[in-house]
Amino acid sequence: MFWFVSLPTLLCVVTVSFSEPTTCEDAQKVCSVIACGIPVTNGTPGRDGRDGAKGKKLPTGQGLRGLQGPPGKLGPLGSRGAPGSPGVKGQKGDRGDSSVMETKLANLERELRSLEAELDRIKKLHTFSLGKRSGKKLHVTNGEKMPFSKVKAPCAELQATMATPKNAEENKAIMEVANDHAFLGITDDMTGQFVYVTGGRLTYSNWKKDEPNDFGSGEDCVCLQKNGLWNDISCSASFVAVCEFPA
Ligand code: MAN
Ligand code: CA
Repeated sequence: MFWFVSLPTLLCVVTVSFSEPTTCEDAQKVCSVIACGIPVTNGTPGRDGRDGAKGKKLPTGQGLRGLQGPPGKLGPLGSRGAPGSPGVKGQKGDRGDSSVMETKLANLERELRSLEAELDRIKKLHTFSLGKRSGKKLHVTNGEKMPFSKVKAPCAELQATMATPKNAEENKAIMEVANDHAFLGITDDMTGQFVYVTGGRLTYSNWKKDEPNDFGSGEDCVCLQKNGLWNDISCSASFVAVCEFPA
């Protein structure tokens, strides 16, 4: 079957279709073939279109940066830093109470004088008990026997030295205090010449006959015998330790 459409009717429809948007009623005024009716609701959506063309792959590293991750675990403790520079000097303090300080000083001075007096009494008592006359050296012993190398320390603790008789009187005093064979503070272990442990060559000696003889493998120390005579002897032998305080 053929549809015959007159040319004026075709022109009318085409003109209305391509002209500015207008109402259906307005279009009817121009073109009588257009029928106006009740407006209808939209139809159901059409089917999905076909898949688009595959996207272009971007070069590595040009993608978008991801979100920042959570903070990491606490690291190990670092080594101690260098000391800081000194702080600024503080302000000068208040003046002390001079009267309090003077009282304290006076008390200390009084205490010192009392201690000095007591020490003086003790020294005199000690001297008297030893039968020592003033102006003479003081010799003391604890009666212990020990090798030469051990004698120096207990004497030094008393701020004394090893006994070193410089004359017959001192030699006798040491002999009496020791009351046994005793080491003297004399040795020839350094030079082969007998010297005082406090330094200096001998100025007095009381050697026994035929001594010193450096017997056996050598004798570098000196023993004051009970009779007051001297014998050179091995330093590793043990004799009474006698200490000496100056006159
Ligand atoms: C004898 C003597 C001494 C020596 C002693 C060592 O008495 O020869 O000279 O010092 O022996 O024990
Ligand atoms: Ca000897």
